[in-house]
Amino acid sequence: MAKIVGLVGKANVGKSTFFGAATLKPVEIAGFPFTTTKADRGIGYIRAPCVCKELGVEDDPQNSACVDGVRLIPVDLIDTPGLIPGAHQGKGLGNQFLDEVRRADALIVVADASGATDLNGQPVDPLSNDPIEDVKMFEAEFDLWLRALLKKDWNRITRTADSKKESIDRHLEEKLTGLGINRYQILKAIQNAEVDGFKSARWTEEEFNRFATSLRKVSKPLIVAANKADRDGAEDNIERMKEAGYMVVPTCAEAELALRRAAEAGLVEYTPGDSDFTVKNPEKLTDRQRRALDRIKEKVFQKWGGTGLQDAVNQAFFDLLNMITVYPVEDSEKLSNHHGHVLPDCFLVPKGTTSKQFAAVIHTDLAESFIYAVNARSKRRLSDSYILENNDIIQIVSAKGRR
Ligand SMILES: Nc1nc2c(ncn2[C@@H]2O[C@H](COP(=O)(O)OP(=O)(O)O)[C@@H](O)[C@H]2O)c(=O)[nH]1
Ligand SMILES: [Mg+2]
Repeated sequence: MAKIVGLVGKANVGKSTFFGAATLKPVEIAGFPFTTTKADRGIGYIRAPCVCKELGVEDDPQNSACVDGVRLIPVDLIDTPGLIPGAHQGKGLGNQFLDEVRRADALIVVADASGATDLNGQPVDPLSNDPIEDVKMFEAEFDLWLRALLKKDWNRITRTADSKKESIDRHLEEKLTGLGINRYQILKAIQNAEVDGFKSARWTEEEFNRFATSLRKVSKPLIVAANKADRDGAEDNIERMKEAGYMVVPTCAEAELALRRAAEAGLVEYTPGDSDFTVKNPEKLTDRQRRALDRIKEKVFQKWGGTGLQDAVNQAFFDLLNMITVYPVEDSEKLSNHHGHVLPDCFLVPKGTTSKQFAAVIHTDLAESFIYAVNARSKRRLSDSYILENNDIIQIVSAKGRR
């Protein structure tokens, strides 16, 4: 199933700006069919070097796009309502928030690196709020909510497991599927929390809490988008957030949105994730536009080497969710599908995916009648248990074929 990344955080940090920018179709792929469909759920893009360059072929992408050797692969993103302290008790849009978050496989916690909003999302003097607290508030609210959820029928579940001398994981599985949490993740959380799954009925409050926190970390891993990095003083905050142990990407969502719009209007040349942009026709710009673009150059590109938005999305999928890119082809000689489209598709799959599992991602029929796979680079045959590598180009040979 396609993975989903959620944007979370308190109000006024720039979540919607981030979401709006990330889901605005890059201008280079205007004809590309995928676009945002709902207000809070949209298609963003992963940026990865396309294998067409290495192979020296002209590709003809179908499920993704290729811009000068850069593959843009669609991915699912969701925006969520602002979180406020007390959300786990239903404060603000707490319930709605947590309802959205359960659909996400990984999270980008957007924080205000400029420290100019308090925990309730109200504007305050720059640098007066500590953005580390933005992240801690999210973690605390999620943990409290998850604990309350686990506590419901905890006694019954643990007693059942205990009486059968079984580990808690299989008894929690059903309860947690609705949160997008699977058995493997429950086991991992038990391991990380260093608690005994067979003795859940006798866990102390402290052990229970540790388990809940581990479960959050395993099932909803997060990175921090230290947003508003263009504002003065953000650098120190960003350093401190890194020192606190978070995976942090400095971002400027506002600049990314401005650039994608400027690109759409034909004013600049810019592909999301580029470390620079060029003004196409300086004489066409109004004074205001010129000043805005100059400011973005100085405060964002010269300082940070880009808006960081694409890095944040990439890291969420590649580093948190451990995805790799794989290119399926039907003809390993021509590197094409049966319509002749060269390197038509690029899929994101979790590391550890086998060639047979990959066949199922393409089409269930293909997995059912799987015979073998072919590495299109080496033309070597691969068994059903071959573990895919990043940028593999794979042909699946099946008894039925696809046509
Ligand atoms: N300086 C600066 N302002 C930003 C940035 N991103 C968003 N903002 C501003 O922050 C405010 C809140 O943004 P919004 O996306 O609505 O926040 P949300 O409540 O978290 O969804 C708006 O005025 C944005 O223009 C940024 O990167 N830099
Ligand atoms: Mg918003």
